[in-house]
Amino acid sequence: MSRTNLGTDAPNTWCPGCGNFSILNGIKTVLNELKDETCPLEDIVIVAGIGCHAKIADYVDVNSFYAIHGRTVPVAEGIKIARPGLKVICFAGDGDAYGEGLEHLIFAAKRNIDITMVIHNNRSYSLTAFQYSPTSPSGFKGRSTPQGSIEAPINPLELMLASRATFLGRGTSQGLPLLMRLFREAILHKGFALVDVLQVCVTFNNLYEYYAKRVYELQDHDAKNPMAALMKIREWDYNSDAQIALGVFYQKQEATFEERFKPSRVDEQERDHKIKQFLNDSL
Ligand SMILES: Cc1ncc(C[n+]2csc(CCOP(=O)(O)OP(=O)(O)O)c2C)c(N)n1
Ligand code: SF4
Repeated sequence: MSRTNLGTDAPNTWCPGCGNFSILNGIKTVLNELKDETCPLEDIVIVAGIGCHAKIADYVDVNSFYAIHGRTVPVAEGIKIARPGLKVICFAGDGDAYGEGLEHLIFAAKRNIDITMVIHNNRSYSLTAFQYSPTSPSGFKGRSTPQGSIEAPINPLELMLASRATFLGRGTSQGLPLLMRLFREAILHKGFALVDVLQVCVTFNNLYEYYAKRVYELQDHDAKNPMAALMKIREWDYNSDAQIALGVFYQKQEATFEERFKPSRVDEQERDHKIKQFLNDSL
């Protein structure tokens, strides 16, 4: 496959009809557009977790790093702090990011570290053949909850808003044009950006019809207003039969972790220089 399509020779093992294909096609198109505008491909790094979603790292021809389950965020943070000029994009599952990796996610949002999180939120642990996840609805009958989950799901966007994320959006795997707009805006956003993708797992948790009946795009929404964002985010709590808003809920410009970290970086260099001078003088 040619570099311009950003495809690779790795055989794709996703099930036919899986919502992950939209995410893959969307991100390849957006990265191709951005490379001609602001962001050369060699400056992009993909970090993936472990799960069906994570195979995306094999399917996009840019630098990538397979993390372990729940650890996309610390790996991305490390890359970003070491090489602030790179664009770091994480692809994580709902199990990966909202379950095992949740604490990392909260702290990355709190720090406003300049990374993009794309969450393949199929609302189940799919690679391990269908256990309930933090966003599975009440009553969810998976392999670990055969009689139906007795817990209510978390609302990840509400949690991220409370954690001070500076860009929050939601799309679906059925709506590619919106998904591409969200990817583009999230990647160009300076700071912590999260796009929650309602990605349909056609094999274990086929919600195509459920979403098709409920989703709508935000209109005349003031994304700078955190209260307006909260109202819209709470409209559907990942459990009810309410309408499901899609689009950018919240966006705020604020100094990033790397910008605030910079002064101590310089101090460290000065300190190293002084240590070297001291050692030279004493020899
Ligand atoms: C540290 C660690 N914990 C647990 C697992 C087992 N494991 C692998 S994938 C997975 C769940 C994947 O679910 P999700 O992150 O939602 O991704 P999906 O497969 O749905 O895309 C689990 C629990 C693991 N490999 N490593
Ligand atoms: S099991 Fe589900 S998420 Fe995994 S590849 Fe198949 S359809 Fe996609």
